[in-house]
Amino acid sequence: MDQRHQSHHRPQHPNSNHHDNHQSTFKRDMDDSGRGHFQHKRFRPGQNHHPAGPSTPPSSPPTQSLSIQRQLYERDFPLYKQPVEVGHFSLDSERRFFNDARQLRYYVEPEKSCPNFDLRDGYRGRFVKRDDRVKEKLDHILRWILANRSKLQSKDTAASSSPCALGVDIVTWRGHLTKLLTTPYETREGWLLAVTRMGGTLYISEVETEAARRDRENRTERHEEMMYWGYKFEQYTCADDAQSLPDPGGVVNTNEAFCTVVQTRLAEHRLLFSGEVDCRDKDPKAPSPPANYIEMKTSLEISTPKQRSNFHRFKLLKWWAQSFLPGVPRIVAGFRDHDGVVVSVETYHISKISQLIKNETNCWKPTVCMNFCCEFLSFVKSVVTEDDPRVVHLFSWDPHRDVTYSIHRDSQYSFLPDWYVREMTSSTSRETHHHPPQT
Ligand code: 0WD
Ligand code: CA
Repeated sequence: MDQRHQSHHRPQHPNSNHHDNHQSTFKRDMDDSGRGHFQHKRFRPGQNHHPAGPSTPPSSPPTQSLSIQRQLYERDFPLYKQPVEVGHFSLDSERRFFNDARQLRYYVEPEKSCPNFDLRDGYRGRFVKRDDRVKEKLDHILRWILANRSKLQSKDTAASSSPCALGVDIVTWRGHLTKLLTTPYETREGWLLAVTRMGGTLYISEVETEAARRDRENRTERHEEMMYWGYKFEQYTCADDAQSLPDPGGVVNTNEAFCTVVQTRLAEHRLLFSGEVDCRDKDPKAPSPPANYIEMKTSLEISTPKQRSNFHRFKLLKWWAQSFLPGVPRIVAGFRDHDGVVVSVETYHISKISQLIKNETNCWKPTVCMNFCCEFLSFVKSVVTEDDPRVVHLFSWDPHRDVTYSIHRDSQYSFLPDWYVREMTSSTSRETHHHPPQT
């Protein structure tokens, strides 16, 4: 079931934006090897992309920045294949990795439409918060890949002569892709994405921006508490197994997580990514994952037309992007008052969100989100051609700017751990060259 709406339509004026090149901070070439001087060329959405396989040197130097102007991305919806779950994993209360579904929970519909859940309950005494100063980068996904390589390779690379050992072009977190999808509409928060090519696959891992670090270190007590409310709502509505009931008297521990790993394709980009899943439909006859998964959200209750409009224009964009990517079909939203009491619960079907926002002026468009993400990935492929786990291309974006990048070798930005590089390189060479194991 491909969502196939591909077009060959070109944007009308791909370079019609003549604003200045605001790259000064990222213009410096940080490549210690002395390669890669910046050209003042823009990557044009819709133009032919350089094939970026390791054996194909680009015929011309890659362009140095990517425009985020929305009108460049207003074409037909790109091909986005139905995401397929290829695996899952769990993180326990101490953030330990398990290659199984032990943390998957089951949705239990609230008894009343106005449930009066008190989201503040337990914040003081029954809350264990994950240490968000610890940056895990892609580690959990990499662990999953090592434990499940046979599943990935048997599908694709075993038969084909693909130079790419994993059979995918991109490995990342779903959350990073969500940020890319929403970039054309984002006016507040920029991002930094570190990219490394190894074995033909591009690994994309977020780097915390200075602004995000400041925000994290300076959160108010009120904000800290409100971050807890979303997890508490999950506790009111999710049970540990299909037969039991939620336990609102228990401890909320945000180290615990269940993550799905999905494979899909966006135009020519084969993607493998993981995302945290809140719970599943408890009906045993429910469809197979990810179609039985449910995303839980909380939001301030809507009482004015202005609030409704803002909810459609800003919050539904983020909600849609996050769930659309892994093929999670439903969101259950708890609307709360200022005191953290849930006053109503509503279900949103992802496939109906674009209808819901149709009458909103100045609203976002799914096609712009997907086309931008696709062009960004093409841009990355054309730029990151050196296959080396020690090299990071740091892609940087600030609101109202173009996307730019800098190059770093053996730096603080390197993120593929030795245990992963070692394991992947030893077995890749074995498989590529068909060497029998040495005795
Ligand atoms: O270290 C890092 N910089 C990151 C780690 C950044 C982003 C994610 N992660 C990891 C964590 O291991 C986490 O288990 O991401 C996992 C979730 O990944 P995702 O699904 O790709 O992230 P996203 O879609 O942004 O968030 C999904 C849920 C959130 O729910 P809501 O309803 O608020 O969207 O994952 C939680 C949060 O509950 N979450 C996180 N959990 C741990 N670490 C993080 C985070 N950094 N960000 C969101
Ligand atoms: Ca959630």
